[in-house]
Amino acid sequence: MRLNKLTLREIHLELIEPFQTSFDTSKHRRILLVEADVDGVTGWGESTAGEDPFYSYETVETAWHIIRDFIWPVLRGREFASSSEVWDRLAHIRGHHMAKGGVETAIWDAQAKGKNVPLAKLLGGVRGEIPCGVSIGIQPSVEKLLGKVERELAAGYQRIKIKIKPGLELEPVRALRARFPRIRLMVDANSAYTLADAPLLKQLDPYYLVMIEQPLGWDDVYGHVALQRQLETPICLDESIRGTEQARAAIELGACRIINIKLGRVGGHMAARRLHDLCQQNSVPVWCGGMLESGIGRAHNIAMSTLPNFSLPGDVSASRRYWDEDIIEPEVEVSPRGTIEVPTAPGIGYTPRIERIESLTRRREVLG
Ligand code: OSB
Ligand code: MG
Repeated sequence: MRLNKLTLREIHLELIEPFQTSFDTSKHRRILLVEADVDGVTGWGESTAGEDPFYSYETVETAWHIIRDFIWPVLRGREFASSSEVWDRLAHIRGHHMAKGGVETAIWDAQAKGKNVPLAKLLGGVRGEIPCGVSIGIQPSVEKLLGKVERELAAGYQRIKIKIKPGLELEPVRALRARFPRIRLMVDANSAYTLADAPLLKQLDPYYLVMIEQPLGWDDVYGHVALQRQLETPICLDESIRGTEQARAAIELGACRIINIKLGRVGGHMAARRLHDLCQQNSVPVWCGGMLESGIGRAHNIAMSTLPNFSLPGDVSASRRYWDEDIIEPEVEVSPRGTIEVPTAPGIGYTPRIERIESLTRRREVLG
């Protein structure tokens, strides 16, 4: 297979409502879409780089620059036996996984379409449907939070994750547990705490959370070792795990018991597969994280979530929780049992709505 052309587009999409984390409030999404022409077949990918360098150092601007000036010159016109070779070809470019992931996932979609198979099959997926959870941003009041959780549970979602930050953790968790004693509940701090907060985080132990996600610094594997020693609640790492190297350290040292895998953070399907396999060999369950993706990134998340060690519900939920109108057809829907049926059409299995994408496009560049 040969990569003939890449088309980069920046689209702007409004979230239905603001999404607040410990580090930011997001409402206006700038999303970098990648369209790859592989042997005349079109594949689609999404770089999950954000508007600001707050979750990771990457932004839409850095991803665009790295793709145009470094990734494209390496991949243009090259022959590949499979998309699984792309990641290793890019190994000399350090970091910038969201830039790499946008391109690599688009090439996988094209390869699957060329072979006329669903992407999930090509990746080695084993599931016909995936279990879904939701990630709920920090709410203006506990009452609002309770109402929101109630609605998501009524919709069928199997696991509730709430965002927390210092001062806004004990009260919401207490209130949720009082109202919903039996649900699968977890919290995500996005690095808002320090090791000095260990006694505070320890107070969450009685609420039997499924896990606490990324309590400490984004690059602080060792801090999480010290914290996990003090907590009953399993720690799940998100930001700290960019690939198998940090994962090996985290697992061996006891920094976490669960790992969240995001295609952008790790650099695409091949890197995700390697991380998945390492976790599986070490009996560490994984789940698929989300980055407020459009339908294209969401479709890739669904395909990845069919791998066998994705044994916990992820943050992959219905299009309508984010957008008035998504950019794919059909939109991603969740069953009353809280599952997404994995599409059986070739590639990502959802059709990008080109006219809608063009009308949302603010910037476009063709490489090829
Ligand atoms: O930490 O998982 C995270 C959104 C943006 C940045 C980081 C995170 C998140 C989410 C949202 O939790 C998950 C989603 O619904 O896409
Ligand atoms: Mg997270």
